[in-house]
Formats: sequence, structure tokens, C-alpha cells
Amino acid sequence: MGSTDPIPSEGPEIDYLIIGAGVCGLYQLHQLLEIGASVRVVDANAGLGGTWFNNRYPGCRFDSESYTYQYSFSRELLDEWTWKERFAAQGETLSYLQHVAERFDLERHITFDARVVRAEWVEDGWFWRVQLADGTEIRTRFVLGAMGLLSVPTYPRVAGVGSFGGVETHTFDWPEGLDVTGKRVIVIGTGASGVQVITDIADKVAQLTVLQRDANWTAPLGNGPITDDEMARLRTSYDEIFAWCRETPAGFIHRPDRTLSTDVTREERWAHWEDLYANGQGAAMSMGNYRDTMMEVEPNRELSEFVAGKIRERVQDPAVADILIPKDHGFGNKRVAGESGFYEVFNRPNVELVDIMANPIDEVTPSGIRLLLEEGGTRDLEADVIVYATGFDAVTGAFDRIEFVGVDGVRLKEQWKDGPETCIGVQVSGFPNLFILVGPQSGAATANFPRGIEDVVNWMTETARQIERNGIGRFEARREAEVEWVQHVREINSLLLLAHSKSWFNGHNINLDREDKPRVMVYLGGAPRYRKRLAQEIENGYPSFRLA
Ligand code: N01
Repeated sequence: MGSTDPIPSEGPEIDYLIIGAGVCGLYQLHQLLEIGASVRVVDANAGLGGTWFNNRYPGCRFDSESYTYQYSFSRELLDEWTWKERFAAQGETLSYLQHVAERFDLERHITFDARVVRAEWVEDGWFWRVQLADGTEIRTRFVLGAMGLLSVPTYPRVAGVGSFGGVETHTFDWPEGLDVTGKRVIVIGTGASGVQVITDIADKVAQLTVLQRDANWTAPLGNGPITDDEMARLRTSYDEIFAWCRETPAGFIHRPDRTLSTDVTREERWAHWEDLYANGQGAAMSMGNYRDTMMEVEPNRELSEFVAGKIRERVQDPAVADILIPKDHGFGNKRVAGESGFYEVFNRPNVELVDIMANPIDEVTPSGIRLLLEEGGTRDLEADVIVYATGFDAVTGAFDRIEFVGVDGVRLKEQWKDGPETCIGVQVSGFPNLFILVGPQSGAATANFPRGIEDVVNWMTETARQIERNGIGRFEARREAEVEWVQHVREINSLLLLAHSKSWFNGHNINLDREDKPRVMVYLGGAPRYRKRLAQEIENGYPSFRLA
């Protein structure tokens, strides 16, 4: 439907509108088409792929093993796709998603360049009136949110952002054709995106200045090509691989060791960590380690000491190494970034690390960045390119950007002003027929993404089947179930050290207010428990929801 079409005045035109054509939205589209539903996808981007469409910065790749980061629903698809690297780069993943869309003829159901700005519930008719940025209206019985967890980039709140005379970009918005070879570049941020872009460009640029606030733990990614033989072996093992991922807490092939760190000697522990580190098993260091290392302070402190020692070994200048060692959280208490040569970058003569905790940014100037020096005075950093690797208004940002208006005119943003509250991560009371495929307090939010969203999408698809079979017109979360879920998430999250760090998992880094109070953003109870909880709803006739 285009903006010039006459405005229809009747009820819903379609049954399901999915917002977002990324990994999640594409799979949901495929599954709803399979059950014969009337479905449409809208996406603000000019192409499909979500995260993999947007993030085109040099070095962008994922840190899930490629063969676990793909859909499992089609044997033919699994058989015909060949992964080139153990951890595929952005371009390869985007090609994979484009291939999926082409193979299953999905693209004709997607409208691109279509940003949803408003969605209003029509109680008198039980449908949503959805408005796009160009004024187009879509009326749909159900809205399914698949806007992504990390799709709203944030910038430092300092003077001058946007006024730099050279190229100023967020990692999320890397301009087409921007080549930093021979340029003076400033990168702000050393989270997963910063670690990747810094490592990739260090040997190409004339000068690289890295501005770091808190240091972040990283561990060796262990990337490398997948040979034909290896690919053939993987293809014959997919059933086991996916079955295994289904049982691990985060949907990866790594699962916590059943052994406690105290069951072995210090020598054995350190030898084990040496082995993991040397063999590029960084993911296993956080997700496959002794089971108390991510829950108990002392084992975690010792593991942190081990990794800090590795940083000291790899960085020549002890003062620089010290800045790169996190002080405010232990290893794995924020998401660990996979790295391939990150620390060696800081041994290069053309690279400087600046601790902006000690020397904060004063402002972005037309020629670069001005720092306020610890010892007094200022320092002007000159640059051709400034890269903001400063993260996202995570998890709720994409919801806040759309004006969702529910029952009695209540705005979702207003309802969530003190933090999001959801019913099992899939619905919000007062917002009937709005389903969240990926968002706050969902098990999908912390899982190896394709594995996590499969659980929610499969649940949604079965729910849609029941909606159609049983003629359900209104589907709404019960407030008491929502309260119960948030309480459960709070309790289960508190068992992990991860829940106590200042990271996007807890709503801390949104750059809107650095001291923002911790929010229950994600569910850390593990994918198997989450899947079981969703299944209970289906088995028991949706007791947490009111159906009409
Ligand atoms: O963002 P982040 P990201 N002034 O929020 C700093 C996924 N991902 O884009 O720690 C100065 O982690 C901030 O400092 P601090 C993955 O899930 C995956 O890197 O807040 N600095 C931090 O250093 C990841 O967790 C992959 O003190 C400021 C950095 O910017 C998520 O995306 C690759 C600042 C932000 O780190 C987000 O990663 C890339 C300010 N005002 C991303 N504000 C892979 O699969 C923030 N910072 C490998």
C-alpha cells in the first residue's frame, strides 16, 4: 500500500504485521506464511538483515560459531549453505540472510524504507492502526515487534557532537565507501564493536587514538577458515549441534562445566585456562568455565587475575596494559568481546590509548576532540574521522521510538518509564494483540540469537495457529502474570554476577543518563527454562493471558 492510496475506513486489512526484517522478523515471516496467515513485514532500512544490514564497520563479525548462527528449520537450507569462517564476517551473514529470503520467496512480503512511527490500539474493532513515517496507515489485527535489541545507536552527551568538520560516524552507521586508510582516526568506546573496529583499522590508519571510559574484558575469538572437510563433517552433525545448543543456557555450543573451581587445584585451574586461552576458546572461558566462575566472587576474581596477566603479557607498556584491565567488573560480568589481536594494537607506534575516566572529553570540535586533562588544562586531538563505538539505547530503545498507544490511550513509553515490565517477555498488559518477539525480559535477548528467537517465533507461530483455529480476536497479558514474571526475572538474574555490572544488560549504558538505575532488561534464567515456561502457556491454555 502506498501513501497515495485512498485511506481505508474499515477494519483490519491484514492479520499480522511484523516490524523488522532482521534475523527474527524473517523467520517469523516464513513461519506465518507456512501456516497460511495473512502477514506483512515493514522495515525502516532499505534492505533486509537488521543488525547485519546496518553494522558495516570494518571488522564487524559475530562471535557465535557460524554453524550455530543459522536457522535450523530447513534441512535443504542447511545442506546447501557453506560457511567460510568459524565466525563469519558481516558480509557473509548478510549474504546468508539474503539467500534465505530468496530461497523461500520472502522479500515480496516485505516493505522497505517503511519506518513505523505510531501504533494505536482500536478497542472498538480489536485491531491496531499503524502509521509509517511517510503517513501510510496499515490496519492489522496483530503487531509483532522484531525491531532488534541493539538498533538505536547512542552518542556521548558532550558538546559539539555533530559539529566535527571531518567524517563523524557511529559504528552502526558506517558510511558506504568510507576508507580510513592513511587517515587520523579517533575511536570512542572499547565494547565489542570498538574492539573489532580498532583491531581491523589499526594497521591501515596514519594515527589511531582510542578513547576508553571503562575497560572491557575480551578473550581470544579463535577465528579461522572452515575447510571443505570440516564443513562436510558439520553438515552431518547438525542434529547433534542444534540438540546440544538447545540444552545450553545461552544457546551456544558452550555450556558451564559441572565442576566447581574448588574441585580442582589452582595449578589445574590455571593450566585449564592456559589451554582455553592459547587455543582461542574465548567463548568457553565465559560460557564453558567452572560453573561457579560466573556466580561467585572469589572464583571470578581468580579468573579475572588470570586474564589480566594475559593482557600484561601482550601489551608492552605496563601503564597501557593497566588501563586496558577492567577495574569495575570481573571477567564475564559484562558480555565478553571476542578479539583477534586487539591487545597487540596498543604496541603499535601509530596507536594511542587515552583513559577518558581520568581525562574526560570536554567537547567535539570542528577539528577533533578536546580533552580535559587530569593534571589541568586541555589537549586537542586532531582527526579526519571520529568513530563512535559507544553502543545502543539497548532493548527498549526501539520500542520507545515508536509511539505505542494501548487501551485507554496509555503510552507504552509512559508505562515503562521506571523500567520495562512484560509478561514472559512476549506481551505487555494494556497492549492487546501486540506481541514482542525480541525485547525486554525475553529469553531470546541473551541467547545466541538465532537459537533464542526460534523459541519465541515457534511459540508465536503455534499461538497464531490457535488464534486462527479458535477465532480469538483479543489476546492480552494479565497484569498479575506480568508482575509475577518480572519478580521471577529479578530473582533468577540476581544469581549471576552479570546482573550486577553496569552494562546494557542492565540498562546502564544508554548515554541518556549514565547513573540510570538498573533495569530488568534481560532474562538470565537460560534458554531451556524460558522455552519450558513458554510451552507451559500453550499446554495449559494460556493462563497468563486473557483471550476473547
Ligand atoms: O556497545 P557497548 P558495543 N563516552 O555498549 C563506551 C553486540 N555486538 O556496540 O563501558 C565515552 O558494549 C562504553 O564505555 P563504558 C554485543 O551484544 C556483538 O560495543 O560504558 N565512552 C563502552 O566501552 C555487545 O555487547 C558483536 O564505560 C562511552 C562502549 O562505548 C553489543 O553489541 C560485535 C560513552 C560501548 O560498548 C554492544 O556492543 C559488536 C561515552 N559517553 C557488538 N558511552 C559480536 O558478535 C559509551 N561509551 C562480536
